[in-house]
Amino acid sequence: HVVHLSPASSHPTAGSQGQFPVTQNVTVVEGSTANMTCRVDYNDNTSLQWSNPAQQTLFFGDKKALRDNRIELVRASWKELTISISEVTLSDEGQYTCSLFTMPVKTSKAFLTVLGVPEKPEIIGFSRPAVEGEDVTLTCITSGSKPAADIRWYRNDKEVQGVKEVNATGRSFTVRSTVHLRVNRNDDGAAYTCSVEHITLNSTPHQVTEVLEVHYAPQVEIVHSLIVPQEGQYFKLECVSKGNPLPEPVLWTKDGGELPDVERMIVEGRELIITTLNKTDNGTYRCEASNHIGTNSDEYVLFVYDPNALTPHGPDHALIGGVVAVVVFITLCFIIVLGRYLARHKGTYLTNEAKGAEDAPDADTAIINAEGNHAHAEEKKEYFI
Ligand SMILES: *[C@@H]1O[C@H](CO)[C@@H](O)[C@H](O)[C@H]1NC(C)=O
Ligand SMILES: *[C@@H]1O[C@H](CO)[C@@H](O)[C@H](O)[C@H]1NC(C)=O
Ligand SMILES: CC(=O)N[C@H]1CO[C@H](CO)[C@@H](O)[C@@H]1O
Repeated sequence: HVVHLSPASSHPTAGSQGQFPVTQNVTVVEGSTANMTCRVDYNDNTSLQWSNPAQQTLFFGDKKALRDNRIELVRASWKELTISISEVTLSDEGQYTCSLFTMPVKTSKAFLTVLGVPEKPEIIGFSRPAVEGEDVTLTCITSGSKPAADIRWYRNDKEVQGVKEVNATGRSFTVRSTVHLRVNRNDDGAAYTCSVEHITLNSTPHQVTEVLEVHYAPQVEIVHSLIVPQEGQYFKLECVSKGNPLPEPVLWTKDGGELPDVERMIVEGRELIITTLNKTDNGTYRCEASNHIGTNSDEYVLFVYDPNALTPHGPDHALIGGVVAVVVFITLCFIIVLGRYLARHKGTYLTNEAKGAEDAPDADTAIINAEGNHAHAEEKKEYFI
């Protein structure tokens, strides 16, 4: 236990040549030992005495005056009288007096402060398990602290606010802190820790934890292993059910009745396995889970696809279709290009023929004319493009 010493000392006012006792306030933790020291710097062989808050003399010089085994002499001289009080209790607290028997008597007061260590806290008020929707009050209690201890609450290591109440019980304090909550399924398993902090505990608070148990109705969801179930495939439905108490076993039904008695269908715990899917397996599958709080269910509509209907050599057709499209396109392009080429040449020829033939008296002139009219023909050719 740590002894906290208040460094201040008390000095008497009027001095008769510096002959006065000097003491210090002392603070100790209950159960430990307090040393009370009284010093006189200049002393002409005058006796020193320690007395307790009830004005009983403890030691007069080196002579023990009170029968109390816990009080012992540490040092006695003309300049110092030090006594020790072991196993200090809260009732030892008070003002102790050191007297120097001069004429008149000079005294010095020393206050002994005893700190009370808080007891291990306790959480009360939780009658486990709670049912979802119930109001729960957790109260953490610690007694015996002096000064009053501080209580902090943590929910899964995150601090939450409590309502504190302090009551004096004798010389120490009983401290309570309360948290209220209406529990739901998310509170199931939540850990509430009460942490008691006090100067006597340094930085290691007393802690106690209560783990909430909340009962709630099942929550059911069916999870399936295939997105497109096909005939002949292995298929698994899992009934994912939460709830407290854990709903077990779960009940599987098909189309409102019992599961058909086929070897391909196996129920394993919360799983329904169909080893080889068949078109006859389609229908509505239902998983039901119950506990004493309630019942819940989920449904899954199974449609077994025919693998042949689903993929009728689709990829081949697509490929052929693509090739055909490309071939048709190339052919079309070719035809257009060829068509234009033919049309251009045919037009030029016809123009030349026409011009030459119309205006010329003979064939030779016709040719000459035709060449002369070439520019004109070019214009005509433009027309065809
Ligand atoms: C000693 O403690 C008492 C009581 O707590 C206080 O009134 C007094 O001032 C203290 N004296 C010194 C010197 O600190
Ligand atoms: C589906 O079941 C029927 C009758 O039970 C059976 O005749 C058929 O062969 C099965 N189909 C497959 C793909 O197993
Ligand atoms: C939705 C669906 O396809 N239902 C079919 C399930 O299989 C039976 C016969 O096995 C058909 O009659 C249903 O139409």
